[in-house]
Amino acid sequence: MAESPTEKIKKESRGLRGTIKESLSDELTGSLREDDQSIIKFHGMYQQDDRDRRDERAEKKLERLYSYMIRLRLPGGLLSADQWIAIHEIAETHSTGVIKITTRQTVQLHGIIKSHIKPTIKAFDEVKLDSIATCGDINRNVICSGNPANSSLHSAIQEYADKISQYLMPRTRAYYEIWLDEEKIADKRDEDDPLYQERYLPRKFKIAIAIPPNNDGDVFANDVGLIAIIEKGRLKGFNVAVGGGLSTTYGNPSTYPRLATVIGFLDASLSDEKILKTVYAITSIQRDFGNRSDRKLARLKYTVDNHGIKWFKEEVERRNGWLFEPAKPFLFTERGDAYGWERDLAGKWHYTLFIENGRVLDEKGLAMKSAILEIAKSKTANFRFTGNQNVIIADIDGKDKPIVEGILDRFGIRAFMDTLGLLRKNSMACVSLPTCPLALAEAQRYLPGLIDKLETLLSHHGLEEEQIVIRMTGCPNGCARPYLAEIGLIGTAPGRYNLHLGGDYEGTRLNRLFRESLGENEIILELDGLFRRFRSERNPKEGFGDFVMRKIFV
Ligand code: SRM
Ligand code: SF4
Repeated sequence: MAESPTEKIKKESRGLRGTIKESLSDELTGSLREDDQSIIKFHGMYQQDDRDRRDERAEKKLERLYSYMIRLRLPGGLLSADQWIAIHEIAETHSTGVIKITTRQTVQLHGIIKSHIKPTIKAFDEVKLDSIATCGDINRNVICSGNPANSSLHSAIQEYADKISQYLMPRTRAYYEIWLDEEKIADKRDEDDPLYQERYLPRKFKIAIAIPPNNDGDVFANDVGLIAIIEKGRLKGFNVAVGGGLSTTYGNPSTYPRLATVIGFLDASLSDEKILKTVYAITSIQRDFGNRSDRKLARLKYTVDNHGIKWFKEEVERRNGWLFEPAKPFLFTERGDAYGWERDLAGKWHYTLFIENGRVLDEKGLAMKSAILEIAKSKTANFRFTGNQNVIIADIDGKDKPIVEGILDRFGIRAFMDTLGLLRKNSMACVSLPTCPLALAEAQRYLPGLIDKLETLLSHHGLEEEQIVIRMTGCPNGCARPYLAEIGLIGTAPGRYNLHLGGDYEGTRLNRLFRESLGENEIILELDGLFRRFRSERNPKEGFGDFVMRKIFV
């Protein structure tokens, strides 16, 4: 089969430069040239348009209202107070103002017009932030369990996210040349990229690190999952899992969600060498064997299944020159965030805030964005994002805790946290409309209202104290990982969703399609019946997802 057109664009991009500079200087359009729209993804940005305003613009014979989304590279989701302040100011000056926390522990800003891209990137650079390789066919933002109180080894393990991100960065200086006006280097030998070469990877590539017992980043949804193994308070190493990925395409039965398979254990007690070499080897296998013709079948999960897991493991070992040890036992018991105050073993305090669908803004009488800014300005905390689109106000000294608490109370944040139901606290929705070009149905703008109704239903059945994970996406790409939810709602058309059920609370089992293309009334009716049965037929301590799997599917 012929290579996909994207392969040619990458190959001819002159190290991801394309004609981006020329595109930027064309003042007649808010858009970029077509090929450049693909190349900018490797620089962490997407060309989008406001879909709410398409018809109005078309009627006036105006081009679409183009703008750009920029996504930061933030391994492990860690941010200093100064960096938060900078993001806040950049969002106010250059974007819609909403600071959007993603399901992969980073921040996106939307609505940046073409002439503001460079100033935005420059402002990020001033506080040592960049957006390199957060999109495109390359290794993306490396994520790591967010909660520092989870383990005394949290920061040591989180450092791996940084190291892996650095190790798998592209060599091209294009980002610095185009966005930061770095002088062009005459001798391009420095740019030789033995890993990515000219064509980069066949498709996006994602790595996550989990620290059991918490699986807050859904480690098995990643191309590579590293599960930290801690013995007697020391980091022994990592179990390595490969071939996770969630997306499906309607009408294409060859596509499917897949959980990563654990292939073995690597010792990290003496050095990080084995870990870094192994992720490099896995990336290079995907580079060499991934499908470059059909982008729908190009993720690592298909490479793994096409060649078989045994072949894959042996190929990693062959490239590494050593064998994996047998995988070590581990147990996930949690996936949610520990809301409110927590103290870690070193005595630092952390406050986890619920941010509905990751959108930090001041609205409906709650000035969340202003409150976080004020905390940042007090310079008493760092900020950590979780894989559940939330923020941890982190690393606070005991003496500073009253300062943070005072700000939280002055803005009514703790009172707000007390009003939240458990279903909402376990919910996530993807961005979807109006910016996502692939959206078929609403997600982040619709789920909050649906949860109001479902929480009423749960109370009616006396189930308001149940922890049930609910997730919604506007299409089957799975950006809020709905295939791992106990209740997954996946958009099929405006106002209609496939209802998936039967995932487990810990995120170790995929759910299954229960009913297709339901409207709101049908969703509520189906769940009403299931909640009633759950209430009367469940086993002691059985979760909703486990109940549905046992009673309906098995
Ligand atoms: Fe995603 C494409 C948003 C996490 C699977 N995703 C998109 C795009 C860029 C649409 C596009 O291609 O033009 C969306 C931008 C919307 C917007 O307006 O901002 C988008 N994805 C998101 C975010 C922002 C959702 C959120 O609300 O938090 C998440 C950003 C994560 C990050 O910081 O990097 C996001 N996307 C995910 C995840 C979850 C994860 O990685 O843990 C998945 C499923 C896991 C996986 O990769 O299998 C996911 N996004 C996709 C796919 C399907 C990929 C595939 O294998 O086919 C697409 C479409 C594509 O790549 O062609 C996609
Ligand atoms: Fe867009 Fe679909 Fe991802 Fe939602 S799941 S952000 S609609 S691509």
